Amino acid sequence: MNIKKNGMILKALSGFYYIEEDKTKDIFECKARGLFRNQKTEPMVGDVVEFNIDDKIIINILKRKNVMMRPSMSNIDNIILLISSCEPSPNSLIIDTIISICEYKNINPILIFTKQDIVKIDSYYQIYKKLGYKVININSYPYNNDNYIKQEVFTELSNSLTLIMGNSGSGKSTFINNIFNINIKTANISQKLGRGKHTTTHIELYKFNDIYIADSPGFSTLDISKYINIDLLYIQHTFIDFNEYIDKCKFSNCSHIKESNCNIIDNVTKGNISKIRYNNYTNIYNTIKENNKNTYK
Ligand SMILES: Nc1nc2c(ncn2[C@@H]2O[C@H](COP(=O)(O)OP(=O)(O)OP(=O)(O)O)[C@@H](O)[C@H]2O)c(=O)[nH]1
Ligand SMILES: [Mg+2]
Ligand SMILES: [Zn+2]
Repeated sequence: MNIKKNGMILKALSGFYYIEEDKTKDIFECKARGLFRNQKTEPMVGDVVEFNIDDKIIINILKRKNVMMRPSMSNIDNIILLISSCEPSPNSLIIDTIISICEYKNINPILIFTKQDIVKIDSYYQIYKKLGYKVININSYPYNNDNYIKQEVFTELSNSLTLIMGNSGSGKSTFINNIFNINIKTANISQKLGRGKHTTTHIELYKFNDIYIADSPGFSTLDISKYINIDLLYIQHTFIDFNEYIDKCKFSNCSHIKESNCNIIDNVTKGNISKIRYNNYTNIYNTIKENNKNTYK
């Protein structure tokens, strides 16, 4: 007899999937049915799946709310982006790329600024706070049992699934360890940082009461363009600060790059839209345009 159960994939490693069964919360180690390969899909962390508990095979993947390819994960409610003030230094293109992806995939972005104890940088905090995004500063290190931050994070993440992203060395594993009292391997202080050193090598979901949180390998700043895959004409709508100006451009199909009488460009000049944000918009726009060219060539 084959009993079917439902559960969520917490970890995927070397062809094995570790599934938390919905009711008992027991963990089952399963393999995927060959069929998925024919369908050009495979199970990923975050998937809710049906599996047979006797032969330990995943037989069905339930409809996904959203999918990220880098890192490979589905059904994401929040992305926490960690931005360190040094080693590696902050980069606003990374912030805007991840926020665009979140807006596109219906994910709540949360920005956490780490290493503020070493170098204090406030400018990015202010830009994104003004836009209405959730922003948190980590001001002391080691984390001094900061209950205020813990409370904020717990409230924000309650009953949801969160992916942690950020440059290698930005402090993702450190953040999870300190906030959730877990013990994930982090880079040694003496190791050289900021060069794409990956201490975390695979994606894994951790559970803390009703919070699921995934640590993931970091990326290097140079790699960020590979993360974005959004329709060219849709990118403008992922910049929420463009919203109130967007329908007053002369051309209804304005890309806000170099058209005349562009109301977005006018409002960048007037200081109503941040120049940094606008430059990142054009950067992302041109990157996707370039990627599309290469795809259709
Ligand atoms: N001073 C200070 N050091 C920090 C802070 N956060 C992290 N670190 C240190 O930065 C180094 C890198 O931290 P990790 O948590 O391993 O970084 P990561 O983002 O998980 O890196 P990858 O797994 O390689 O992607 C470690 O030596 C941490 O102790 C902070 O807020 N302040
Ligand atoms: Mg790590
Ligand atoms: Zn325009």
